[in-house]
Amino acid sequence: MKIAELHIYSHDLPVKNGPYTMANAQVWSLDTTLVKVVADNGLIGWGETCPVGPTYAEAHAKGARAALIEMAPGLIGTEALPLTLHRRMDGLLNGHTYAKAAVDIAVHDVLGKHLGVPVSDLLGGATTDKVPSYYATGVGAPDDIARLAAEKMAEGYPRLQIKVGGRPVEIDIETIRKVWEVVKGSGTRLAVDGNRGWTTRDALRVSRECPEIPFIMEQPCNTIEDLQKIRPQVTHGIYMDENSTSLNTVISAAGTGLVDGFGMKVTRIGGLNPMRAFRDICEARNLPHTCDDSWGGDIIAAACTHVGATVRPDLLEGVWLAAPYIEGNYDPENGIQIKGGHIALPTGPGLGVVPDESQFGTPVASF
Ligand code: 0XW
Ligand code: MG
Repeated sequence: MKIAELHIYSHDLPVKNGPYTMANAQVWSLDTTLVKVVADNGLIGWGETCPVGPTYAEAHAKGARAALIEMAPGLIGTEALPLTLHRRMDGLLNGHTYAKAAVDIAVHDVLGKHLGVPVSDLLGGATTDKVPSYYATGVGAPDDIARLAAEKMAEGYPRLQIKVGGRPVEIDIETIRKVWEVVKGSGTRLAVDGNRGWTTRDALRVSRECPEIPFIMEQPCNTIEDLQKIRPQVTHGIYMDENSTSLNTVISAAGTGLVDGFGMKVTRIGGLNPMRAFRDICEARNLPHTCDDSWGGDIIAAACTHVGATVRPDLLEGVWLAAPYIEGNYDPENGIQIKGGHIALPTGPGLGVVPDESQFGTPVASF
């Protein structure tokens, strides 16, 4: 089965009760990019990539589309097989993993449909039909975030991620303490995500001043060198998120013991094929991790859920989806939803979601 056609779409996803605020980004509406692959047997596969604005990562929406347009002519006629596809994409364009991820997801979808199996089977097999999610607050006033934390715990989320950074660190410390008052004793796990926003001075101070609060620090500072600097001095676990841009970085970080886990994005690492390798590296080192993306609709949500369902359950820190922050679904019947803090694994071949493509209008480019 070969790729016969490739269509690229742009679609706006407004943020419910926006903006969503992180240390290095504030977003009101996200410009997502969808890829439709049509195989030479007529089967269709969908992919998606949605950077959360242009400052969160080294990625932006127009960059994704430019990279896809650069590669697309060379992808027509390529076998719809993940490894073959990646070698072809790497031969057409260096880097730009977040754009390649959209084609990778579309090829997994069409291959699953062709073989009559869900994408989780292509990734080695699901261990569950329901994966845990986690709720990520924005950066906000300590009392507001504590109130939101209580609400989301009551909804059944097993884990909360509290956003910090981009403001005086004293307010972050107050926020962490107020959230802990709510969470303490509940068993709900806690991550504090700096989104690169703290200096090493701030990260050391937070760890020193909150020794009794068992949170993990997610991407507290900007660079790998910053993480190396704080590593011997903090008592809290450190997870790498934004810095883990390639399998090469993941191997070094896991192999040298720089981190205790990862917040991982399917599109940042290049799609489901590298995500599968990432999952296996983490399992070999007993490192917990999430299976997320930065934003996106049903297609990216389904991709994250399928890979999340294949992770050894005790290592899965949750699958984060943008669903609670956006209105509606692409798939009016089987759209991905979070219920009681958990996500049902889609059934049906491929990704198990079928978007109503009339929502996406005419393609911005077709090949
Ligand atoms: C919470 N997320 C998974 C969604 C936002 O895009 C940021 C991200 C993170 O953990 O950094
Ligand atoms: Mg993060």
